[in-house]
Amino acid sequence: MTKGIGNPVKRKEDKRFTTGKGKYTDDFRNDNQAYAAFVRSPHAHARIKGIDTSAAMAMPRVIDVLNGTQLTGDGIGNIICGWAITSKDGTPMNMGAWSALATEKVRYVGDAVAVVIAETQSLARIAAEAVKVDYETLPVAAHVAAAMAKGAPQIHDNAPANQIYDWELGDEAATEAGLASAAHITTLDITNNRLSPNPIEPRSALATYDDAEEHYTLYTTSQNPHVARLVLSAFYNVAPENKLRVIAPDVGGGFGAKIYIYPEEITCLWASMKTNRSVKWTSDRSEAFLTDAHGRDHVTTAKMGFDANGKIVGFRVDTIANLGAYMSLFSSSVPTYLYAPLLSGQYNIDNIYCNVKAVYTNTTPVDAYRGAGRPEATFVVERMMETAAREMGMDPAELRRRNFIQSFPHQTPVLMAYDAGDFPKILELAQEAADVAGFPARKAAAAAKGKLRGIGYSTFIEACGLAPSKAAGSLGAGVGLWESAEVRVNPVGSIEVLTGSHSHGQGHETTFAQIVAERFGIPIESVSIVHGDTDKVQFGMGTYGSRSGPVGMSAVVKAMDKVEAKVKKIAAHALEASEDDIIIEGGQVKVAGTDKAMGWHEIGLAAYVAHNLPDGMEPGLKETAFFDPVNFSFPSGAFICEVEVDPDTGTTEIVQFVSADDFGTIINPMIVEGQVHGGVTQGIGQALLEQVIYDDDGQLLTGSYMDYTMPRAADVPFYKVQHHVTPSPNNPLGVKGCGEAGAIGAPPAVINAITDAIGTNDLSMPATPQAVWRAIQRAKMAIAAE
Ligand code: MCN
Repeated sequence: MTKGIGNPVKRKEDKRFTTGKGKYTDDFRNDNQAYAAFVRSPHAHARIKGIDTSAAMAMPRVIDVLNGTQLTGDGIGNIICGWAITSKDGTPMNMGAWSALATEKVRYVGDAVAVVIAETQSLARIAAEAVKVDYETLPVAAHVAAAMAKGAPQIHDNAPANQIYDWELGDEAATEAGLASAAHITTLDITNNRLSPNPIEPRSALATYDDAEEHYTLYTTSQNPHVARLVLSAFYNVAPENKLRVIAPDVGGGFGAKIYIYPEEITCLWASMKTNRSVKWTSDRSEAFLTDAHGRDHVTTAKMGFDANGKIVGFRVDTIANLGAYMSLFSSSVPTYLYAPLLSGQYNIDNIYCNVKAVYTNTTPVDAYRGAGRPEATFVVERMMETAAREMGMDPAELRRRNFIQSFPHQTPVLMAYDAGDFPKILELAQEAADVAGFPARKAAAAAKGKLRGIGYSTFIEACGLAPSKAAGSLGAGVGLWESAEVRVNPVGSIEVLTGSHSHGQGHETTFAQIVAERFGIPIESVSIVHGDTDKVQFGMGTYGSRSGPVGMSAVVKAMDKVEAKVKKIAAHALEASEDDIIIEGGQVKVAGTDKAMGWHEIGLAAYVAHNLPDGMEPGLKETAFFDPVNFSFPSGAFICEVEVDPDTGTTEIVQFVSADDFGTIINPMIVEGQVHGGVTQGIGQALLEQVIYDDDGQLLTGSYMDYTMPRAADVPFYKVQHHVTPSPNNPLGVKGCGEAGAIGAPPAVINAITDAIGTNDLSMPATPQAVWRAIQRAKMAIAAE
């Protein structure tokens, strides 16, 4: 059985993952391996007056203690942000210098100042404690309000008032005119809470310098090893690209946090050359909370105007985005081009304007986290729709329906050209599955037992499949966002696919094999997927932005097209038929309408034995392709969440969560459902539980799982997942990405449900029991005061 497209094939990779046989970065070790421990700043903002390494150097089995002056002295470049944003006044963004080891100043708690290399991990850590750094502490701006206040401490000299950029999209005058004409305006202040990504496997790096070959090898927890190699070579001057091999082996989750090239990998590579040892660093959970790029952290004021029929006539969004102490690799694009172009949601809106001010604070850098910009946009749009419906006394589903885009393609006023979708149908599917008609009875039953029951919607769209290279380039991206693939048919007919996509939990070894098995009619067991190694795969842009389906698989399809063309030529020649009559079916290459056929394995053999190939044909059977999408893909969905709130404690129970999604053609429904479960759970985590909190001194108060609450099984319901398919017209399989949709759509559905239950909109995320209880009390006091 081929187990091709549409088949819920069990994941090939799970055997090794579930039996402890996965090979993660920390599982690799070399004979001459040493360990790195970083000396990190305990202060959020301070000047480095001196570093005394003598006590640490004197400790047994300490190999070296290295600092930022040595690192920059060796020509290691500053860490870059790869997406240039231009402010509305035409000035470029203010990118502050970020050295892998700080030299003059530290700017957040956890900023690396020096590194100890020792024979064991524990000795390295003990010696790191013995490094004495003389700090002159400076005033701290830990939150955007403090960073933007008059006289705020200056975090980077080249960023006056700590502003990175002041950017806009859309037509401000037209939007203001639309709002001025409105019969009703809804205004909301919205906070999108800062999150920590929390992959199960913490970040890790094992760097080896071979002085005989002048060659480096880096095993690392990366979502994009080729991009890592490119940046390490071209910008950080670690080594020329041909002298650096980056391997991202099994990676235990990333959620965005493993896209970036952090100080630790750079330092390990450099230290391996300095010490001539293999240098390994593996983050512990405390370091992960301090140094893995955080996500979200927006403060927004939004205004949405409606005419008398509930049609949106203007939508204005003003957002302040906290990017932390330094600009991480993609950070600048998240609150701009991954955010504002999604503010049209599923709605036909003529006038949208968005202004985003990005600021530095003395906190961990903020970058893409599952959804990256799109959850923030969706939260704003869907909170506005629900709130507006309540204010206008309308059914929230009906208000959405009145504004749905009904025909495609659709050009929004904020850059995006939606290609396909069926929003009313998806909403209908979700409403049926959620038994919306039965909600009043369920609400009454809940009230009878003293509970407040509420229902909340989120009808969302996202843009994934990053990205058409030309469009990305014109908007400031430093790289193209195509993908590559090589399809190698072996002499025995088995197939190896080399892909630039990287799997770190998404099941590519299964789904990529499914499309190949389907195409050539061979068993899925005969197909192997190779990825994550710059010495094996020529180049690739990696995995983020739910791009592996729409972009990575499309490159595989293009390479398979070329293989198929050659197979047909070989078969036509061998079977003495016309190429046009050759079909590939059921593991055979046949002449249509005859009994003439060759087995798939015979074609492979013929290609490599090369005794009977058409004149001039090269032997062998392997083809390469690059796929550059012409547009994003636009997954959409309708989520309906139902909650019961205990008014005495503020505790929320999610009693039902329904999703109806459109991911285009579905390759593996089981994997897609798993992706929805994971994404929705992360969205529920954001809505109910998770928040990174700093005090005013920039100390991280949520630096462990005792303080940062991840969702557990008991916090989430059994999900009801359904699909409606409108294939994407912009890639050969019609696929739309599914990896982020859950995290994008879920938070507003949950908050809309809770605010419906408690009867007040004055509630911010996360809706912890305390936050909900306080919202209930505020609402009671407001009523009493009237
Ligand atoms: N798929 C499918 N049919 C579709 C769309 C996708 O069968 N119509 C399959 C794909 O073939 C792939 C999986 O579903 O096996 C996810 O595909 P896609 O939506 O293209 O997303 P990516 O593979 O590019 O993964 C990235 C995405 C993102 S951006 C984050 S963040 C995220 C996510 O995936 N991080 C994850 N899911 C994750 N899942 C795990 N376990 N771990 C992470 O770190």
